[in-house]
Amino acid sequence: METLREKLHQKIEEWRPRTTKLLKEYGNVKADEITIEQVIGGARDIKCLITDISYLDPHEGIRFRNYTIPETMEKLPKPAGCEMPYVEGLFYLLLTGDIPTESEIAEVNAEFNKRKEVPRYVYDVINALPPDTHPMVALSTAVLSMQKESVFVKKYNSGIKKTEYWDATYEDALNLLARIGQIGAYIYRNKYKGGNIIKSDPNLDFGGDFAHMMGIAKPYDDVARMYFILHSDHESGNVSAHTGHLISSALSDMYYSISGMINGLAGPLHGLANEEVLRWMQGVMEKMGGKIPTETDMKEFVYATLKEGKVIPGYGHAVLRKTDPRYTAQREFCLKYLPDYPLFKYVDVLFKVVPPILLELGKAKNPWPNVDAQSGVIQWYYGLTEYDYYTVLFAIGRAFGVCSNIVWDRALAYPIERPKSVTTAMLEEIVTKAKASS
Ligand code: HAX
Repeated sequence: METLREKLHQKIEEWRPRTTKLLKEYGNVKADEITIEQVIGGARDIKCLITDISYLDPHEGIRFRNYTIPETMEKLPKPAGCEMPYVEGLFYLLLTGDIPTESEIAEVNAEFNKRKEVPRYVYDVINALPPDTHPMVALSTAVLSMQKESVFVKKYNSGIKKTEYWDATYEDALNLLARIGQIGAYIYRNKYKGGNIIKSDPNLDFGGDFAHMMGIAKPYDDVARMYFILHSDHESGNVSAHTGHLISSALSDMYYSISGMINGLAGPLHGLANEEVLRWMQGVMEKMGGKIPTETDMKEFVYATLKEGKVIPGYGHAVLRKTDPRYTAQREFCLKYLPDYPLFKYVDVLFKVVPPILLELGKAKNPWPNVDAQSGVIQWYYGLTEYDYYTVLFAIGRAFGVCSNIVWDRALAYPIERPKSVTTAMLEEIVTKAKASS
């Protein structure tokens, strides 16, 4: 049987000439032009990153290796009796571009099992943090604490060739991903369940084992699989993926990169929005005395938040210009499993009232819901009510995408990232010259 490493090696060898040719023969062909608005405005839409792992179309949403979310969910193999695919299968797809067979998935699972043991000191590091530490800090610190395990660092120091960087990086990716589910579950049980830790079960797949370690009964295993898959990758420009890529471009290893990626994800405009959505809805629920608000009631809450100069969490996107298909996938899950759940009704009313309000105000370029608008409700329904933990779930999923990207970054020898900055005076001079010549 061809192993994943061998297959990856073959794919990389086949791919490299494409990158080399573009660079050597067409390096001076223009890929984009940029405006002052883009320079000041967070580099929005500037085509200056490359990834083949996923692509985000503003109107269609994400494709993982060219598969839409419904196609990914349909084509990837699923554990017997389950509705959601193996996370291991998604990882295989992200790395290779191929839909894996059951036995190829079993190989990834076996690799994870082999590398699963979390060093004791990682738990000591988590335990040493103050009890009110945010779970994202615990996750980022725990991941960073494992940096001394990096295979890449050892091999780099021993003088491996550039073309071998990807292989050592792949080792780091497997080791890190094999442990991140246990670390995440440990943070949860340690903080919220009195330190009553549940050991990993090597007979389970990644999603099943995570649900088991969290101590949440079926069908939470399917929720975990769905959640990790939906959050895994969103091309390269979002804060978490870009941070991971940027750090690794300096040849900092996977532990530095993923810890940094987690820190980027922890902001309220990015991954923390799922926590913010729940906090916001709980606030509304309290004021409503638990009643489901009418559209008129909800509009008042939305306007009140906007009046305070705050954003409506879970709505808007820097790239998307329609409802996020990750939102839709979770909505479909809710419609099937929890259609009458009060919090879902809240989400439903919000879906009706927020887009017209944002459209009417005319500021937000995308008035539609993103992935974070829906995800907390499902967690809450299955008993995970500690919403400051939600972004950890996002981070575990995102680690699969960012690790895959970084393996390929090293395989294709993408260089250290170094965009150029200018001063305000330089931009003003550009404007003066442009005016003079028009
Ligand atoms: N509520 C109110 N105002 C909003 C808004 C929202 N949900 N979304 C955008 N706007 C406002 C912006 O704050 C901005 O106002 P100013 O000009 O006064 O600064 C204006 O509309 C234009 O913003 P934009 O160009 O449409 O959006 P950006 O690309 O700058 O930002 C964000 C995209 C996702 C950060 C933004 O839509 C937002 O803050 N949304 C709420 C937070 C959120 O849900 N974040 C998660 C996004 C998905 C994700 O990454 N998940 O991890």
